[in-house]
Amino acid sequence: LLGLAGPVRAAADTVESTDNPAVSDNSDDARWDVLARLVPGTQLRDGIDRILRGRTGGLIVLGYDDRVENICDGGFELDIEFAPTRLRELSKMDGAVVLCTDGARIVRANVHLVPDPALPTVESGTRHKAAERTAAHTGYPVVSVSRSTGIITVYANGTRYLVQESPTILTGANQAMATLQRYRARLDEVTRRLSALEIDDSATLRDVLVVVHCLELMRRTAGEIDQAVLELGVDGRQLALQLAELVADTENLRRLLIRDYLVAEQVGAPQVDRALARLDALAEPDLLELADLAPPLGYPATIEALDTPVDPRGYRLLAEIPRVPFRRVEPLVDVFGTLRALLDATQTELEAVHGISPATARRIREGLSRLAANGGF
Ligand code: 3AT
Ligand code: 3AT
Ligand code: MN
Repeated sequence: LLGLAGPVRAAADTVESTDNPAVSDNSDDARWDVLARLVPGTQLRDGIDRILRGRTGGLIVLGYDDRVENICDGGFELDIEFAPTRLRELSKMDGAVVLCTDGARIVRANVHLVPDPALPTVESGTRHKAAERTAAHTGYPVVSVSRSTGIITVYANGTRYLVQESPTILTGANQAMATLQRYRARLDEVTRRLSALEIDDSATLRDVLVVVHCLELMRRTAGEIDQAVLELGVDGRQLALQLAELVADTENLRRLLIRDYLVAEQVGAPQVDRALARLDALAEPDLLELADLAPPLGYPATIEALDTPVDPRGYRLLAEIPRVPFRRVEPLVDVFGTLRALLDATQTELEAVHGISPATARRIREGLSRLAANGGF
């Protein structure tokens, strides 16, 4: 998640402009390519909803070429522009409706599909058997709308996807959202705590990993919601806004934590990306022990290591100082090395850093003093 494409990904990463090393799951992408064609808000979905309400059932082939033509028996050759109402009317007849490959036209209707009967199928009804075999035979997705159960199924990629109705998806997504809200509250709490400990020079690896763990939990949950947002199409707008708000700064926070704590000579984008990829590769976060999160940061996965005192470089807290652009933060950390050294630096010492103007140095000095006084922002 964020193996996410969409609103969440767009909201992420304002600090650094490196490409997000989102691990793309091919099977997920293939699934999405299919489902995207019939999310709410699309003409096709509108037509399918009409078929559902009409209770006629339907069988729709989403592509037309010679291979499809060869298994079409009878029916009418139409070649008319696609319209939801037309799809519904034509589905009152027996047989299948065939759309051209981009879905913009209805090519045939009332077609009896005769795919290779040797192709395996797990279905028992003739409509669903024909749908599954036609998808396998032609390589095009095939949608079936069951007359008896109202279930919408898409056969594609050698598997079948259930197309759930928005209220069903929303129920699950709202539960995930409630969970995400709890994680968010916890994240804010443990992050504040870490700031105070950093300033007090008493943070341990455990305090850092508690924040990392919380971020991982949020990321996975946000991933589930993001998936729902995709499948909800126009019905998911509200959910997308809520999600974007809750995860707004979390991707930055992950990167900043890694830049602060990764055991490495350099903590540029490649090192950060590698650490993030290692975090991504971990098992389900709710099954994780805190120590399991240590290796991506360069520490051993032992209980003892959790008590290691740690010294942040200072990226995260400096990034929070108002009106100091992040590109000014980097040279400062390069020179001073740790938050501790930065907190101890005078304005003159800060000004001596290349690229830091007196005004910026003053803002940073004031920001750091405010931090020290308040134990965080
Ligand atoms: P009706 O007049 O509607 O009864 P029809 O010729 O219009 O007959 P349908 O396409 O409506 O036929 O199909 C009705 C059912 O007939 C659906 C399926 O359970 C059964 N059926 C159709 N073709 C076959 C087949 N090749 N083998 C077994 N059952 C079939
Ligand atoms: P329902 O869940 O009842 O809608 P089913 O898989 O049980 O689907 P049926 O045998 O009841 O399927 O057939 C329902 C209709 O499906 C009948 C016919 O209009 C269409 N159908 C079935 N087989 C084919 C086929 N090979 N090509 C085109 N249309 C078909
Ligand atoms: Mn049936």
